[in-house]
Amino acid sequence: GHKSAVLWFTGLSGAGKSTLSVAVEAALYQRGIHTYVLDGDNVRHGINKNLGFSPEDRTENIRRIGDVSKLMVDAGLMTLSAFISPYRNDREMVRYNFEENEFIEIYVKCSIHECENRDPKGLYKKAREGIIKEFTGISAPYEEPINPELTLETDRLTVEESVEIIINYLERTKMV
Ligand code: GGZ
Repeated sequence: GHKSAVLWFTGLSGAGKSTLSVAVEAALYQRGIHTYVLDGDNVRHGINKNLGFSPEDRTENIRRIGDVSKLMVDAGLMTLSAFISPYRNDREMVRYNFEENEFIEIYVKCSIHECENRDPKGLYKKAREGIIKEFTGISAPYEEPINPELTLETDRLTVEESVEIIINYLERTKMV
């Protein structure tokens, strides 16, 4: 058996949050663990489609995602939430809603330089040109976690190595 929890991936656009969450989901599935991935694709087009990227909207985005994550964890799912979640205080508010070991903050750490080089959707280019305003890392802040459960440097680790670190953490803490 396993305990349910939320794996909360935070980091810059292009750092690898979604990639990692999907890869960890596959590894958990192999062990027969029921999971759900929340990310921009299923949330910002659905329940949060009325929200943009102002500080207030980002805070409300994270508040709602925190609540939905809580419902999913209570339903028994290993929940993987992958959002920039740039504000430390917003993440701490989400953490506060969970039991001690139910909220696992994973800092998906990647230099802005590398994220900008990857630029898979061309968003950094648009942000530099001023076409996208308030872009995280360029014209909007990202507040690094101070004491995350895990930090994964995705410009040094392969996806497989990062997945292994996360699964090892879950085993060590008796979550899986
Ligand atoms: C940051 C933006 C912005 C701005 C659009 N700033 O790499 P992506 O494209 O697929 O992921 C980013 C996503 C960020 O949404 P989140 O819900 O994770 O953000 S937050 O937690 O801050 O509320 C990016 C895209 O949306 N995107 N405009 N201005 N990212």
